[in-house]
Amino acid sequence: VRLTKTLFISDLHLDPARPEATARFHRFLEGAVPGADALYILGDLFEYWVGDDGLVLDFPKAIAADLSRVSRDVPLYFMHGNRDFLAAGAFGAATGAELIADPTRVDLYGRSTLLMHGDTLCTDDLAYQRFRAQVRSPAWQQAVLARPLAERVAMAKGLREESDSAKQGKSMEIMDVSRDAVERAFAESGCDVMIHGHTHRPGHHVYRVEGRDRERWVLPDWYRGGGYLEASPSGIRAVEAA
Ligand code: LP5
Ligand code: MN
Repeated sequence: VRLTKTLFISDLHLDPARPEATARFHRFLEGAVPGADALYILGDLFEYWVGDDGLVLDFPKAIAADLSRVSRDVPLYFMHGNRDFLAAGAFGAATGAELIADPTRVDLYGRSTLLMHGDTLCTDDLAYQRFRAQVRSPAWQQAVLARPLAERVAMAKGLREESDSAKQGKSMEIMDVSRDAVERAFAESGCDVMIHGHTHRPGHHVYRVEGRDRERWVLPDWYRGGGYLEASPSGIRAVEAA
């Protein structure tokens, strides 16, 4: 059965250290996803992704197998987050997900919608944007992917610590999206709706840009609770994870 709904999730930060989040994810895949028109994962599905050769490890392998079962019946799309930007072709093949660019425009039951992870909107966080430019450069990625898997896992853990200590010195405003960046994204894309994650500040915001009301929906993270957005012909609603 088709239920005429499209689902969006992000920021699950799945990790073997947090089995409750993985359990919620499984309940979501079994409860909410069957029959959906599509499932979009808008980044940070994993706590970190060190390269597709990590698929030999039990945890990523099991999550990929779960997703491949989903994608047999429901079209599955995956966008990079700031934790799993190294997911590539082998991840797509193992999960059946189509990797989509950040940003991507989709028609959501007649409403033009801009999908993003959300980190590119945090333009006041200059230290992060410099870091991002470096780790998204093909040269950096090639050099890093040439290192042994175990070394990359250690690097990812080191970067996580660096990130957590860097964030101590940043204000909440700096780590949120900037209004300018949001308005620019609406104006440049012409979209009426935007859906993103990353900030872990779930919400629904309305902006007036170039004479039209636009809606920005922010997805929740799954560290403690979690949830998803459900779009249907009658609009978008936020649903808590079971
Ligand atoms: O992720 P989160 O929520 O903590 O904070 C983000 C920004 N931080 C990041 C960094 C990631 O957390 C690090 C993990 C990436 C894993 C990828 C693995 C692949 C690479 C491993 C090799 C294969 O994205 C944070 C933002 C915050 O969101 C809010 O938007 O503020 O930005 C930062 O903290 C960046 C710092 O400001 C600057 C970067 C310091 C790094 C210094 C490098 C030192 C080298 C360490 C040795 C390995
Ligand atoms: Mn993120």
